[in-house]
Amino acid sequence: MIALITGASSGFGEAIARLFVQNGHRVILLARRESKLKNLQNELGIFAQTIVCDVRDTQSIHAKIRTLPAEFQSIDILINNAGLALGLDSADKADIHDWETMVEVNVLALIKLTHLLLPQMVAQGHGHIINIGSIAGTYPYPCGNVYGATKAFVKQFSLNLRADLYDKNIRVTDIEPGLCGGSEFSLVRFKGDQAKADSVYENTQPLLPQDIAQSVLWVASLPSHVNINRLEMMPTMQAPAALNVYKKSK
Ligand code: NDP
Ligand code: 8X3
Repeated sequence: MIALITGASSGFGEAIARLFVQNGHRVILLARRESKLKNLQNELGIFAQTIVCDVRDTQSIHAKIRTLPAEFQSIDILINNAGLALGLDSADKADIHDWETMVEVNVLALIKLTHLLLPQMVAQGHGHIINIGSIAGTYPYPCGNVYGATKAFVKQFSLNLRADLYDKNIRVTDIEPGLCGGSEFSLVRFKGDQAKADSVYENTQPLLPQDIAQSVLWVASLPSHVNINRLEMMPTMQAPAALNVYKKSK
């Protein structure tokens, strides 16, 4: 199988790429940071190709896919993993540009890349779109505002894709992880503040990128008549929060 993995320069994407190659698949690694992609490509050898690109630039991605060696052209699996949270501020204090960037990357880029690759999957008679959503798309939390909303979009888009594709032998899965360490997610969210990023995982045992990679490989490796629609996963020490009631002070 050939898998196009967006956001392959770190975290989940990097772990997914390694595990897919270990299991006999070929991977196309997409992200903006060339040196990170090239290091991973060197490690994975002939089983990997790279597309150095902003995931929002669908036209360039289209052009670059066409320049790949023939044996990487027929993409079987699209793993829409590139994404980010920016800031953790109350809606009234959040930066509108952060909101726009999250919508552009987590929503717009994801639907445009899906739209670009779907016709080829339909023509070849099989395919699998694996979206990386989040528990934030189901459970609201304070200051999760637009990030959670983008992941709710990813969840519903995945389910609606199922409605259009169930008779075309194309599978669609939304993987919805909870707290996961070992990636740059919190460093990006807190804009390079390493101490703040580290504090998110302090005294916890979060999921790891390898755990997410195992789930992605599992849903992709099931017999083709089996579709996992949604896979929600959390570390054992995390649970959906209780409802909060604000009590005014007397
Ligand atoms: P990382 O920050 O480690 O990885 C994000 C990846 O996305 C990087 O490879 C980055 O590459 C890429 N990316 C970001 N913006 C762009 C862009 N404009 N164009 C191309 N690539 C881009 O985080 P994770 O691995 O943790 O996150 C992966 C996905 O998992 C995200 O969608 C995230 O929302 C989701 N998620 C994360 C959870 C967590 O707790 N970590 C839990 C649930 C979901 P580069 O900067 O080189 O372009
Ligand atoms: C990332 C997990 O809980 O920080 O999607 O939103 S969380």
